[in-house]
Amino acid sequence: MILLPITEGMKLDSKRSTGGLAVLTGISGVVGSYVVTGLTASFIASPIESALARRMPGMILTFAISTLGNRAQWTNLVLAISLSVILLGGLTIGVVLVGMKIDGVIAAMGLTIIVSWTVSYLLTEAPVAAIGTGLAPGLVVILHMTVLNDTDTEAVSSARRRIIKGGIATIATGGAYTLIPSLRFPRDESNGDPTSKNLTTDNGGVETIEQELLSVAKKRSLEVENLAPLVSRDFYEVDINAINPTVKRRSWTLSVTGKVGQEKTYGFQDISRMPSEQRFETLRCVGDPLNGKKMDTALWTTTPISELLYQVKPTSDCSCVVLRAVDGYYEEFPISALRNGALAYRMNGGPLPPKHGYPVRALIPGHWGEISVKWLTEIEFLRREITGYWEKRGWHGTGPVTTVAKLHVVNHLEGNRVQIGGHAYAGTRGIMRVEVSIDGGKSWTDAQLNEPLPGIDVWRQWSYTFQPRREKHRVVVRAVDGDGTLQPKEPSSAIPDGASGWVNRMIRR
Ligand SMILES: Nc1nc2c(c(=O)[nH]1)N[C@H]1C(S)=C(S)[C@@H](COP(=O)(O)O)O[C@H]1N2
Ligand SMILES: [Mo]
Repeated sequence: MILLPITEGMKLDSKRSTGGLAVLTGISGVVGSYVVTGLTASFIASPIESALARRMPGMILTFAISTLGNRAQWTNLVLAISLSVILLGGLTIGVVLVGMKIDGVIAAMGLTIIVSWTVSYLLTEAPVAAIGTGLAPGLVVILHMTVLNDTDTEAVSSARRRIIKGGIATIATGGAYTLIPSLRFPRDESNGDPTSKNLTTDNGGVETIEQELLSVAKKRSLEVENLAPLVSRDFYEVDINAINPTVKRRSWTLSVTGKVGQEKTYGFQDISRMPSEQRFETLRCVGDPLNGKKMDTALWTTTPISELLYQVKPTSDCSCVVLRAVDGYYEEFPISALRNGALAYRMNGGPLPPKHGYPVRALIPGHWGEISVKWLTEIEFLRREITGYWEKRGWHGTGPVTTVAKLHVVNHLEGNRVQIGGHAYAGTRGIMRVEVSIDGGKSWTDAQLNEPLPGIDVWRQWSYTFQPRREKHRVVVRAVDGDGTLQPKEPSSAIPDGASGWVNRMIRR
């Protein structure tokens, strides 16, 4: 029986009831943890998920990324949650049996709480957040053994009742936590971190400069309905983990190590007090499909990496460097790319958001987004080349971006005119021209471009309006980069070198 009568011998006397209690305690432990932490690093499944992300064999991950895209990490998360349920459930069964032997229900509950809390704490290193993981299974154990004591003799209906009662117990536990919002941890570290406030005083006028630049970007945007602005409202996100690491500004450090004249470690204030530089910069993921949307632009407040290089004096035998991060992510690339890189700690007029690498991320102009490492902790100058996270998994994403012109907007205007538009990007080469064909590539006309944003690595908006003469038009778009090079026509898939080719689309009148 799953529900143990206190008055009798009180033991778990059937296999099925033991299994049921295990499932319920396991689930309630994970739910309890989630309710307190949300999807943060303190959530019990988080370290398991990140271990999975680090160890996932290349072939499986590449397959998952190309078929599932961003959802690949969510399969890891589901797996991690299941493992957490099994772990907690399995442990509590043993613990309940021991507790019953020692001293009965209260001991069983107490031990359950202690063991679940300990497991959660050991995994997440978050003692307070682990309270959620401990209390919920404890409550389930006591509810099972007392309040929901089963006296029904009819096996089938009692089994069903047990499941219903167990479910209610679990939901009630979750609900109880939810009603105590003070238990919840701030999900947005940059809002909850007190050290994130006193920045502007140190950096005199940073916010004013940011606001001026953002209004420049607004003025230079083309007025085309539905066209995403020059500074993205919803910046894409690509992470190896479904759950972002939580990093505090106070304890964050950046070490510069390896083949350097002098190794050095910097705190957040060391970085943010160096001369700052505001940059508009576009990022595009090497996994972005040809006409995809993993390409965005922001205004970043940064410390140029050259400031640090000047201090540490790197000497590398392979002219290569690796950037490492809190989440176990790392990417290796040539030092030449690092030289005009920057350490970004503010984005679009506010602190760098947690999902974009709080408190500090790298920004490497002109290259695929993957080497712009978020939650940056170490810059190591190497003796010999190593293979980065994505390159181990079959991608070639450490080099410069390809040229692309996207077609995202089709507006039907008055007078039967059709307006089309999008963004074009060629990294540090810049965009000189975007050409449009409405006859499948036979003839070409220049599109209108926005006045470029200041910056060495920014996209441009384009738009073109025409009067359709047929029912359907095969529209093709192509970009010419700042060197005068026309982008290659042949389409290629994102993996391994990044998608390229001319975007085309059938447009109806
Ligand atoms: N630490 C860390 N840095 C990272 C990643 C990551 O998973 N972990 N993803 C990389 C990839 S593949 C890209 S395209 C960019 C995306 O940056 P965003 O999420 O801010 O858009 O971050 C890069 N930096
Ligand atoms: Mo990426």
